Amino acid sequence: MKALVVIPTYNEIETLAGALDGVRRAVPAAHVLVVDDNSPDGTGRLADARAQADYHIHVLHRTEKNGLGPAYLAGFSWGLASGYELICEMDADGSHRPEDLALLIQRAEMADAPDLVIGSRWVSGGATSGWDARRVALSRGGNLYINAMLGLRVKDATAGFRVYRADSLRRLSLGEVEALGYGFQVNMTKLVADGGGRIVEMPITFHEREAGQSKLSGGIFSEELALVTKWGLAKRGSQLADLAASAGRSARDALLRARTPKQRAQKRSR
Ligand SMILES: Nc1nc2c(ncn2[C@@H]2O[C@H](COP(=O)(O)OP(=O)(O)O)[C@@H](O)[C@H]2O)c(=O)[nH]1
Ligand SMILES: [Mg+2]
Repeated sequence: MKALVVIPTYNEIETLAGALDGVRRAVPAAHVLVVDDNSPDGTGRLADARAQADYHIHVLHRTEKNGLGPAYLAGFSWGLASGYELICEMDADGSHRPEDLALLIQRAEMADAPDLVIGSRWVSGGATSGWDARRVALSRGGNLYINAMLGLRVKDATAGFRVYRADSLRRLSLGEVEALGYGFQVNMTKLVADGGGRIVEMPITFHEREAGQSKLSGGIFSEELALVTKWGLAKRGSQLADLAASAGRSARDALLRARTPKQRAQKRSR
């Protein structure tokens, strides 16, 4: 299937070339779209040079950095308009292994046609390398909270290494995505699950970035936490409303059954 690998970048001059080489080697038929938010370090120019030399590489330049979510959504629209059948997400910083990408794509192409394949750190066989206990606890704890609040039944809902089936992506209301930062991955997982989409997880090994700086900030983390809490409470609220409505229906049915034939006739003639 025609696959597009979307790689968002902000100041990834040290690692982007390695990521591009890796993808071109591991999945030679796939195309790559670098979505650069006007990186001051010249990442966008590097991407342009690579695109000039290789027709498999494309670049989308955006004028300002406004988060991972909007960058990915712009990349998705570009990919959907260009007719790709699979749309992948991958980081530029060496955290995602290109050989794992090849496996995720193969899984997406299998006959059962999953809507979303997630490269998961937290299924059996998945791993992280270079993470201390605190970072592991943050990711595992975050995923436990997400599951408790949203019941997504996904072990790694925050993972940013994924393959979407383009047709499935097209059916989602992408305009409803609220999260700008890392909550974007959870937001997308929730959209697919809410739409009845099928999600499968495949084990990957996540490597801590080799160079450059993480964009994960306290602000991005609190946005994710606040959104997950909001979505979880909204879900609880609608479950309660459904429960109340069904209790109301049962009470009404019981009442109707309890009426005598005479009462029923009176009610009908009213
Ligand atoms: N275009 C764009 N890319 C971003 C933005 N924030 C993060 N990225 C990219 O998204 C990927 C993951 O970000 P990273 O900082 O490595 O997150 P971490 O792995 O959780 O530390 C990297 O390729 C970043 O360059 C953004 O605002 N705009
Ligand atoms: Mg990273």
